[in-house]
Amino acid sequence: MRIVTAFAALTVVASALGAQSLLYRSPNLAGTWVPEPDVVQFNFLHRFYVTPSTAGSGHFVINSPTFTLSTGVTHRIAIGTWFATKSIVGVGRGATSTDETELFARWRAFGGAEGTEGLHVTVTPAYSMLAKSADGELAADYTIGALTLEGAARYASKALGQSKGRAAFAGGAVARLSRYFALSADIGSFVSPTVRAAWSAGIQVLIPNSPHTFAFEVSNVTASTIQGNSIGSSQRLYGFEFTIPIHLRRFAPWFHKGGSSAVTGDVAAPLGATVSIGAMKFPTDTVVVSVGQAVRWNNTDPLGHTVTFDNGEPGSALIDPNGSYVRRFDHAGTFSYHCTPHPFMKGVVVVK
Ligand SMILES: [Cu+2]
Repeated sequence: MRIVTAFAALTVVASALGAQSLLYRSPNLAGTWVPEPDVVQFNFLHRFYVTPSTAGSGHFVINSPTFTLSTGVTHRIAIGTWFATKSIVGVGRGATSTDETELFARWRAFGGAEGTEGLHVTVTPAYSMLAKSADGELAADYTIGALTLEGAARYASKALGQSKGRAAFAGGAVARLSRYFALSADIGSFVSPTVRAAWSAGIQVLIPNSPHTFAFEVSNVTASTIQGNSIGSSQRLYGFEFTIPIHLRRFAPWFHKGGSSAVTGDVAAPLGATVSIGAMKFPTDTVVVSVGQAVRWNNTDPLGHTVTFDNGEPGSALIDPNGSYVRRFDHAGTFSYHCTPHPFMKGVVVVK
């Protein structure tokens, strides 16, 4: 159990920063991620296949990109859009375009942030402008240590451009081999009647010291929308997905000179130790000071954190990016603390 907990603590860091990580979902499942309100999530999925050469012409590379743009509205609700250029969902109603725009909202109905242990459930109502179809997805995943199991139930009111509603189901799994690498696969299909199943497999990578994740993928899906992920094509496509979380606070210096470097707390107390908060953790997780000395926390992350004591003693308010908090300790003891918005961030002050 302790090993599982330690591994969970490691893997959660990989997914942190309030953005989407590809290490918690397989290529054709939209996962249960919800971006934070100060993050704009941009994902670029590019797949391609090479046509066989024919007499008189050589090979062609057919490109099938899908873009995701999304932002949080609250801690649990996000809005966004998928845009895919090689969608077949309009064919049934005679659409000549293959450009599919799907608008969606997402509500995290159950569970914590992406990458936390246990069950997560999201509800994603959507509208496909190409199929003129009200679509929706109920997604659930369960993360235990290195493994995430995923499932999705989908519905399209005008499935594949026809006037009839149809359900689809999909399932997949992700195995994280380390903090930086994962393998995943999934399968899904419309039902009654079933169609050629949509499948994918991927190798996912967290790019060290960055909020970006990258996936190498193989799949028979050309458009990664709700309906698109529910039907396979006859081609095998290769490609990649790259996730780009844009933290709006990073752009604050454009508008505020110097940013906030406020120091709060017992600023005049003699310092015994300094903790630099970064990459969503308290890197020196145990510091030792003498009675009467203070600890200073400097926040180097682009988002706010707190120092909140587990025993209920007064701690900090939200420490802004570039801000600091100083706390003097007048009694000997061991004081464990965490960050309120990110409870997996933990540290200990030992006062002797
Ligand atoms: Cu935090």
